[in-house]
Amino acid sequence: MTAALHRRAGHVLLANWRGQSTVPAAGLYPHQWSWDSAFIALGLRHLSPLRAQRELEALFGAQWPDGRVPHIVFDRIVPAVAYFPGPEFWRSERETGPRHPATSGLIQPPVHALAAWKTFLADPGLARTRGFLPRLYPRLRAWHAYLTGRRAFGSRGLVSIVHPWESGMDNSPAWDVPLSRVRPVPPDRFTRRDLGHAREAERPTDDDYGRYVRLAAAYRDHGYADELSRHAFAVEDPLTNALLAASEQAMSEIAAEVGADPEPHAAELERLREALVNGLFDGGDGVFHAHDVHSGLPLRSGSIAGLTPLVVPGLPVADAVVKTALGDRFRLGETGLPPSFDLTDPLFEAHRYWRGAVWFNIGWLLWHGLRLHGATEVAATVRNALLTAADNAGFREYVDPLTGSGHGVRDFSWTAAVVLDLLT
Ligand code: 9WN
Repeated sequence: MTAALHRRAGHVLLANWRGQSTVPAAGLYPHQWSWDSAFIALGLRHLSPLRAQRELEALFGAQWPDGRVPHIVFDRIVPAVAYFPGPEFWRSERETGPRHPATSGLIQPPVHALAAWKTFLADPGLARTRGFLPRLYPRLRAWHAYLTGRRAFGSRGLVSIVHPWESGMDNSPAWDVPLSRVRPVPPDRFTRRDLGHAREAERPTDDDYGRYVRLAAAYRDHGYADELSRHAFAVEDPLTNALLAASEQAMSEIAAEVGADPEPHAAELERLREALVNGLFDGGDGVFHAHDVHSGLPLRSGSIAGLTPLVVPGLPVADAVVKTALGDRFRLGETGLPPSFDLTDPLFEAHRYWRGAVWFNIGWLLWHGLRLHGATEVAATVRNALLTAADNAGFREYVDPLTGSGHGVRDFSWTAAVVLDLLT
């Protein structure tokens, strides 16, 4: 199976390559997405280190002057009707000027420095010849500075996201409470394009979309200003903050490689790790919970995001989190497939997007985090389960955590990329 699976995963990534970067999936997602590209680079580096470098360079080529890395970079040759909301909705040119690539104004979880460092390691000679890290390092620094400077709304030293799309886990039940305060835009005021490519029962609802549109339009209409009072939704998310901390570890390595001082990055990792544990860890539940900046309350939920701080080196509560991963709520030791939401919670839905289905990028993060903290046996179970599920389901976007049946679109890029990395 290994050689054939490797070959098929490679074909998926080659077919989804668009000359500068890779689309998450033909049809449903016809542009470049931020955290997708980072995961794609992790896999692509085993096929073509050059393309993996270019993938990240294309994304950072669309970075805004304020340092934000947009969650979508639009391909100008793709017709406007292909994806909603497209460039005409975001109007990024008002902020970045007409010569800049058209983008969204939101962000996604900051896994990029980790991907950049691993991409470098795949072929250091090529990377050095091309000046890959010396060019990327200042951009990565500006990206992290945007997050810790402009998005530190609370006084707790953590980064906030201002839209569910920024979490990468769009319709996670973790966002139900803060979203209930947002009045949905009526569905006849916009046209969803996703339903032309995927089953309605497996996607966010019209009400979800109505709220996403309301929040994004408000951000746009205030010139994408990062003022807390302007945002109806402001949440300190464990995944975003954990990936930033893990990326700071990678930044230390990158800094040493380019002749810069690694020390500030090591200090930043330490600071974020402490802020995460003090601010978001719930010892009783054995997981991290997001924090609602407006209400000042924790958003207690069974989101798998609460286990992802395992990617943070030196996490002092790693044993408790591994115990939760192995318990009834996630059953990682038995199935090896991490559900995106607590299996025992009445809100769990096996096939609806981020309300229960298994996603391969999260599987990769947990595999990586489990190994980092010495849980090598569980990590091996996760690895084998992800490979089998991707193989059986045709590199689907997500799978049922209990049966492994495939859902969402086929030939999804980060599913293939994760397979390539796990096989190598
Ligand atoms: C909105 C591209 C992206 C992923 C997200 C996933 C989904 C977009 C959508 O697809 O979100 O950004 O249209 O539903 O939730 O994690 O990056 O693959």
